[in-house]
Amino acid sequence: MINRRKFLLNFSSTFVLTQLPRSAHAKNGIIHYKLVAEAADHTFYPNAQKSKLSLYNQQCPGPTIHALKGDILEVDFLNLLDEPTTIHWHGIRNLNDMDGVPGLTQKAVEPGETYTYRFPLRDTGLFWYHSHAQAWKQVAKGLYGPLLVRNVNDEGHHRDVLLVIDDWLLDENEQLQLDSLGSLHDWSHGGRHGNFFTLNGSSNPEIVVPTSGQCKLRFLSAANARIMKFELNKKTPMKIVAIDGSPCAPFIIDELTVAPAQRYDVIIEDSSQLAELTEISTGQSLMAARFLTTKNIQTNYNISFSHKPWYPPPKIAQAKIIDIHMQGGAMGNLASAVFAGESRSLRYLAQNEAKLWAFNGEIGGYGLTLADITRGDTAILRVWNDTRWRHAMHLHGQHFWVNSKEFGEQGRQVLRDTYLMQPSEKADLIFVADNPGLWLFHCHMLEHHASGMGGIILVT
Ligand SMILES: [Cu+2]
Repeated sequence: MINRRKFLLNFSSTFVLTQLPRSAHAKNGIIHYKLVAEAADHTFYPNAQKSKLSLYNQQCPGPTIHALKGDILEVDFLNLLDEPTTIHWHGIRNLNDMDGVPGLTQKAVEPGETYTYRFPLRDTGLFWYHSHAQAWKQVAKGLYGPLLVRNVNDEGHHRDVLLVIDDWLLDENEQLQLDSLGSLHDWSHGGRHGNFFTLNGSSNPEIVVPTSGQCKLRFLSAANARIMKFELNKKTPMKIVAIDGSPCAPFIIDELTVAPAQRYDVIIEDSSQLAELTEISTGQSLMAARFLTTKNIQTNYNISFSHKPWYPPPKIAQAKIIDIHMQGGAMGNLASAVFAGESRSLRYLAQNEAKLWAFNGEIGGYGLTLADITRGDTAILRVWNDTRWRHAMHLHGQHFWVNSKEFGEQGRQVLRDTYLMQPSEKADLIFVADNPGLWLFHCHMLEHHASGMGGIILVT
């Protein structure tokens, strides 16, 4: 087994006002990082007891990977956990064999083994990386981190404030409630919800922002299942300028809902007005962070940002339509489903296989091919959430256009990689299938995915 100390480099864990324009390790456009997954202690607030987590490089969240668009990211990964794992690069239009889905795109990285991920970064924006092996357990223990890709001419990044949010389930000694992992009740309802909220790995931290002028808050949710909602001060307007990494036509909101795995960049017009961030999804106001201004940042700066998404919506006249009927879960209408080639009652599947959700009458898994698309064709995933639950539907390997109802009933065309669907909602997820490979389409409520809500989109 490789010694961790030899393997590990030191990383800056700067979460506020990201300063690293480019890693010192960048050479010939190749940006190099090392990640080690291992058991690690972490304290969630000053003088707290040490919580036993699983982390990358002993950091919570894992180190922020900084790169420029066009770079090739090379990550030497070492698994020092006592179980297999992989890393998925969420939101990246990746090479299929670098996508990090064990049993589908690669063999799992066994304890003590190394694996090198190496792939080009085609888009700017906020992405993230996380375990994709028993993710419902490993992500809950802390195996995730941010990946920030900038343009070389991005002058305003010193006003970026990264806010990585998470929802932990802890006992009274601040240890993970491991007994609750795998609870069928959670899996059949809204997933495993926590009782302890953190921002950048801390409970109610102080976040440094510029003294005045604009700043950009960059939200990323690493929660397993909880859909969170935020308010600034008493409803200070927030201008959304990027969704899941991609720039968008700006629009103003006063409450920001962030589903698991989603990202939002939000511009605040006057950072001197920032006082507190509160989480309001439960109907109670929970303090998430307090803001502190810093004198080191030039004032009255206007951040320039693109209004243009990475690429425009495709023409859909010739699109291939793929119907995906989502069923199952508690209080649902699914009586039976096909699993391993046999039709079984949902009761049997729940009790014997921990399977609870189906696509088109079949329990999902890596053996369920939802679509076989010719490379270059335009595809529409016509998804019907015929369940009583919300689901954050994520497509690997490409982004999709959707007439989103997340910002109001009137709908808004957005490009994203994870879409929060309401119960009974029908949505078309539209994309050009230009990335060959086996791509997972699944719910990012990680317990839902584990219990059947995932299938394969094959692009050949
Ligand atoms: Cu779900």
